[in-house]
Parts: sequence; structure tokens; C-alpha cells
Amino acid sequence: MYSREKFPENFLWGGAIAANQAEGAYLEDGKGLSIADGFPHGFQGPFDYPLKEDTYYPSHEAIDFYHRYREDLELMEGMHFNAFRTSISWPRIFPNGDEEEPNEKGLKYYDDLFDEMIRRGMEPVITLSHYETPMHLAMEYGGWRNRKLIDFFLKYCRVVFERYGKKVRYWMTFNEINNMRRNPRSAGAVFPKPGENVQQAVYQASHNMFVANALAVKLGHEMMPGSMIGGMFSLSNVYPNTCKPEDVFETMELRRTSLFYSDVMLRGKYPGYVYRIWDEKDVHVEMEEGDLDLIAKYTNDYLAFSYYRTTTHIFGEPFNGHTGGDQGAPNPYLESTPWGWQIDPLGFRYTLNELYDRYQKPLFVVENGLGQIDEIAADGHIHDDYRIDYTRKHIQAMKQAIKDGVEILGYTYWGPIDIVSAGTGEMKKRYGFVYVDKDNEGNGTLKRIKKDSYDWYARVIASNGEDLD
Ligand code: BGP
Repeated sequence: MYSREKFPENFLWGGAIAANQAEGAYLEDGKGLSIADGFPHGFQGPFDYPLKEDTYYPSHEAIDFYHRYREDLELMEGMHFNAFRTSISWPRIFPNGDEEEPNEKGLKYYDDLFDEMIRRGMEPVITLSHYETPMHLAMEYGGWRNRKLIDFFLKYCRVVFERYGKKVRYWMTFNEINNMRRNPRSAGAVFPKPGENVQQAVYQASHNMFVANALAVKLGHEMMPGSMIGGMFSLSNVYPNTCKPEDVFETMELRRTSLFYSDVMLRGKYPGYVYRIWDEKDVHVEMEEGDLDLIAKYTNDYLAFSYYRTTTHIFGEPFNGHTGGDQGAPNPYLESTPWGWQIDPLGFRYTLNELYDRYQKPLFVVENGLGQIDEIAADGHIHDDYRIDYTRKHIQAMKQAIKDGVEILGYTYWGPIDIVSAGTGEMKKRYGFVYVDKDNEGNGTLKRIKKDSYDWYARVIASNGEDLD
């Protein structure tokens, strides 16, 4: 018997959130604005700068995790988490991003947060930039178009590696960096100007981020021996809508607009196909001496990614990128959520195999979950059998991928507690095993209520993925 159908003994089980979708306290203890604070309806919607007086911004309070994290981590411990993913909000550490000295109150907050995680048996899994670039760097420097951001980011990395290097082993640099190609505002703080060649801005900003990523890997390994620094990508998948060769070929090209990012960061060089894209889009990326050597030498240690769903592509149709991956033509064989996200556990096994075949590096599923409308039943409980069903099937798919020979470090379910939706800024799109009493308009007590899925996920983790009933 060669292949294992079990999760490794040291498999990391838990959940994932992001500072801007959970913490709130958007200006507390010296924090500066992040770009997330300017989106009233999530990253797919409009952006305000300066902020408008009479507008509700979901990130400003979110679910007040900043003040309630002890209660929330206790709830996570109740599900036997041995890992918890969140992000450090960059402007809590450097409010404008270009200061010389960091903000001590911001550093202290994450010291306390990571200590609480560790005390409760959870490995911190930390994203350095989860759509949370300091607003000042976006508005005054042009975001990642500007090569100066490399130094600002590395200064931020040096401070947090120094401060937390003994508490945090698993890091990742830029959340869903491949979303640069669909939403450069969130992924790279690049707000295209009227008449600008957007592709030029996207690929120049991406290059600067690739250099910053390589330097962060180099610095992290020097300062924190044994640390793992991952690249993080949004890799829900896309199928050809038919076996028509044009559908198949253009779907491969669409998939490669995402895999371009993991190709550079995990294989260490620009793939040949991108030069054709640059010629066709009139893109001229400015590089400095040594950039390509850095990218080649300092590749990421693992591939972290989000997987929610799959979609299909028809030749010639537009590609629409959502926070949870591309949105194309519906697949008649799959169910959809109210947000049109199609549920595809076998697609998850397919994607795990696709990525491991391509990179032969450890994978880490740092986002997978079901955003649904939850109702509080007459008995006061939330019977989210649909969430148990989704998660069970995706865990079974992961187990099959392990049997296929795929190396997976862990699984941090996205949104183990209801948080603000990235794409739409809604609370109504609930992912949690724990309900939070707050609605899309910001009304509610913020009370936490365990859903039926809470005890189910606790049993899954307690059995290391064996008890899925
Ligand atoms: C990913 C983001 C997360 C998360 C997730 C779900 O793109 O990394 O921040 O929000 O999408 O998307 P949504 O919240 O829009 O349902």
C-alpha cells in the first residue's frame, strides 16, 4: 500500500480572516487608513478618497475583532484549531507607510494577538499585505507602480520579522497577488488614471511586487531561520465551456493570467508567454540590474491559495474577475450560491493536482469556504447543513488529492466567524461556523452565536479529518 488516504499527523487545521474584514478599530491606537477603508461596498465597488462624511464603510468597525479577539480565539479553540490565519494591517505598523519609525501601539496589538493564539494552541499563519496597503502610499506614491514601495515594504517586513520572528513561522507576502490583473486597486493599491495604459501599470506594479517578494523571502530566511514564506494566489478554477478548440485554448490563456504570478514567484523567472502579452499590450516593464537574479534566487517556500469554486469560459467572452476568482459562463452541472459562485469539490481536487504538478512545492489551502445567507431559526439556532455539506466535500476532495500524491501543509477555512465580504462589503454573505449579529447596514449587537457547523468542524479537527459525518 503506497498512497495514504489520511491527513499527516502535523496537518494544520483552522480558519482564516483578514485584518480589514474583521478588526475594525480603523483609526485606533495610531493606525493610518488602508486602501480597504475607502471601499463602501467591497473591493469590487466604488472607492472614496477622501472618505465621505455620510457614508458607511464596513471595514471601519467590521466585527470589532480588534477588541474581541480573546473571545473569538476562545471560540476557535473550541473547534480545536491548531492554526489561525490573519493579516497584519500594514498601516497599524506604519500609518502612512513612509515613516522612519513604526507605531509601537500597533506592534503591541499584534504581540498580544499572536500570544493569545499561541496560548490557545494555534500556529499563527500571517499575511503581510491583505489588500491593506497604507492609503498614503496609494494616493501620494501611486501604489506599487512606484518602485519606492519596495523599500517601504522591506522596512515593514524587517520590523515585523524582528518583533514576531520567534512567534510566527508561516508567513505569506501579498494576498492574491494575481488579482493584480483584475483588480489592481485592492491587490496592488494601483488606481488607474483616465487614459492610462492599465496593463502597463499592472505589469510594472507586479514586477515591483515580485522584487519585494523576493527580498522579503531573503530577509525572512536571514532573520528567521526555519521560517516558511509563501506566495498567495486566488486560484479557483476555470474550465472550457465546450470541447471547441477555441474555448480550450483561450481558457488556458485565461488560467495563465493567474498562473503567471505563481510561475514567477515559485519557479523564479518570467515565463516566455508573458513577453507575447507585453508585446500585444504595448507593455514595457522597467527593471533594475539584479532584479531577475533576486527573483530567480529567492522563490517562495510554499504555494498558499484560495479556492472557492469553478466557472467556465467561452471563447471571445469577457473575463470577469471577482474576489473569489474569475466569473465566466455558468456550468450546467454545478449548483450556484446566491452570488453565482458554483460549488465544485472535484474541481478542488483537480486544482490541487494541477498546482502540485506545476510547482512540486508544498501547497497550503489558506482560503476555502461557503458564503451563504444564514437564517436564525425559530429555535434560535442556525441550521447550516449546506455549509457542513460544502466543507465536508471539499475536505474529502483534499484527502483524495493527498492520495494522489499532493503535499498539503494545511487547511484554514475562510471566515470561520462571519466577517465583512471582500468583494461586496456585505455581512449577509456569511462564511462562519460562528454567526455575528450585524447586518449590511452596520446594525446589530455584534453578539456571537455558534452555528450547527461549529460542533461538526470541531469533530473534523479532533479526528484529524477522519470524522466527517
Ligand atoms: C478572497 C479574499 C478574502 C475573502 C474571499 C471571499 O479573494 O482573499 O479576503 O474575502 O475572497 O470573498 P468574498 O469575501 O468577496 O466572498
